[in-house]
Amino acid sequence: MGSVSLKIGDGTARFKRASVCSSALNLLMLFSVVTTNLFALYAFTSSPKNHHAHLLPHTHKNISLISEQVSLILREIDSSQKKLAQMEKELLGYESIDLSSSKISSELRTFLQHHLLPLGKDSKTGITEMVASVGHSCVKSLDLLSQYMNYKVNAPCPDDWSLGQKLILSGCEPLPRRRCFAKTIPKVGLHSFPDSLWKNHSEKIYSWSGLGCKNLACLNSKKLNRDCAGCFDIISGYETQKYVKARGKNDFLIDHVLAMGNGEIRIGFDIGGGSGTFAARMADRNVTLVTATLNVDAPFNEFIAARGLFPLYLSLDHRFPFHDNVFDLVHVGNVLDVSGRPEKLEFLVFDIDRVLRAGGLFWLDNFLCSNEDKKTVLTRLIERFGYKKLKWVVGEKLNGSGKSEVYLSAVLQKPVRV
Ligand SMILES: *[C@@H]1O[C@H](CO)[C@@H](O)[C@H](O)[C@H]1NC(C)=O
Ligand SMILES: *[C@@H]1O[C@H](CO)[C@@H](O)[C@H](O)[C@H]1NC(C)=O
Ligand SMILES: *[C@@H]1O[C@H](CO)[C@@H](O)[C@H](O)[C@H]1NC(C)=O
Ligand SMILES: CC(=O)N[C@H]1CO[C@H](CO)[C@@H](O)[C@@H]1O
Repeated sequence: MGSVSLKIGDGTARFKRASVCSSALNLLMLFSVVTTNLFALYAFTSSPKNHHAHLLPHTHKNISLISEQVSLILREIDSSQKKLAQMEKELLGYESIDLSSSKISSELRTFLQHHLLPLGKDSKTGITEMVASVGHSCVKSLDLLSQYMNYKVNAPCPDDWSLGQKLILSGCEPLPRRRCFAKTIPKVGLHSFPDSLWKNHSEKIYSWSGLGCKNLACLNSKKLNRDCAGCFDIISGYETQKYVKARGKNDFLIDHVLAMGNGEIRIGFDIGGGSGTFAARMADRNVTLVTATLNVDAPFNEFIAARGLFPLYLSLDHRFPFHDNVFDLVHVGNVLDVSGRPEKLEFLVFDIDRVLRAGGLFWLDNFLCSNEDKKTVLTRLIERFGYKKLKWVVGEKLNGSGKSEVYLSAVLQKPVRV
């Protein structure tokens, strides 16, 4: 038997399932059944004149009373366990979606209905029905979700992609919207590949709805995140030097890192890759990259696609949609900055390890260690994986307000594990 754990604020109250207790109760019940039967046997076989005869029915009665009590207690325990499980579900917000709720739009209900395969069980896969899935955390944002799912089937979707992104960021992934036509934007004047990697396109081909900035000049004037300050200027900005010219010892050059892969780096995955410049540099070297990014404050996905690169619209809470051991290289900037709980970082690093092949490279690029603790946690975590440290540089940089910050850059090689 397992245990039920209940999260209350910071503390965790544990309710161990009373396994010892319930086996004792089982024994007691067994004992009472056996003694009841023994007494009954005795009563039948002994002479009615026996002076114990008066006592026996009483004792018998008392024993059945006890066994009744015992089963009552067992039922109580069972129902409390159910109640605890329910409380836990509610506290964690992992209650499954109640489709009868009035908050659920009919389109969501239709989407989630199971559809039986018309020809019965599929012999290859063994499945008998098609089941749609929606992130379990969607239930925490039911109002947003019903707003998002309130559209006309077969008609243009509302122009509200940022609402969908808000849902994704709160763990509602995958999104259940399917049966409307997303807004199209004419992509005029696309450059052919590989010219597209380093050329400006018209700003009109990007979607600006739901964003604070309405043009590239505005985006370039902002520090959108740690890896993107002016990162949409791929003609004259710092983007044109990134990965080919070092600003400090924490910046590794792409050709040096590729050389560490013995010419066997062919496909890679860039996590949180800004405007796609890492993938573009790799494309210049005939290496195919997938760049994972959301569209937080900027049209990152459309920009990357316009460069002729592969954008993957995915939050980091999602398990990567790749099979084990497929990538020769994984490049990660500051998205690893999953604040708070160390387990959060573990879930991510384990998944990175999973998709990287043995002998493949994990490039940790200018990872900000906001304090010594964080560096220790990360270092210990990496050491647990047994990677070979091909490069390991801890450096300091002055930030905008003149404070010194510690950065870690590393190139690590995944070992063969048996
Ligand atoms: C390319 O676009 C940027 C904005 O991202 C702009 O500042 C720059 O002038 C453009 N360059 C050319 C050559 O059109
Ligand atoms: C990339 O591939 C093309 C076509 O195969 C080839 O001409 C070019 O030299 C390659 N570039 C590099 C940097 O290997
Ligand atoms: C610089 O670092 C300090 C200390 O880590 C921090 O409080 C401050 O917000 C940072 N400033 C900028 C502009 O990032
Ligand atoms: C031994 C014992 O507990 N006997 C009790 C059995 O039940 C009767 C009536 O319910 C009591 O009078 C006895 O004392």
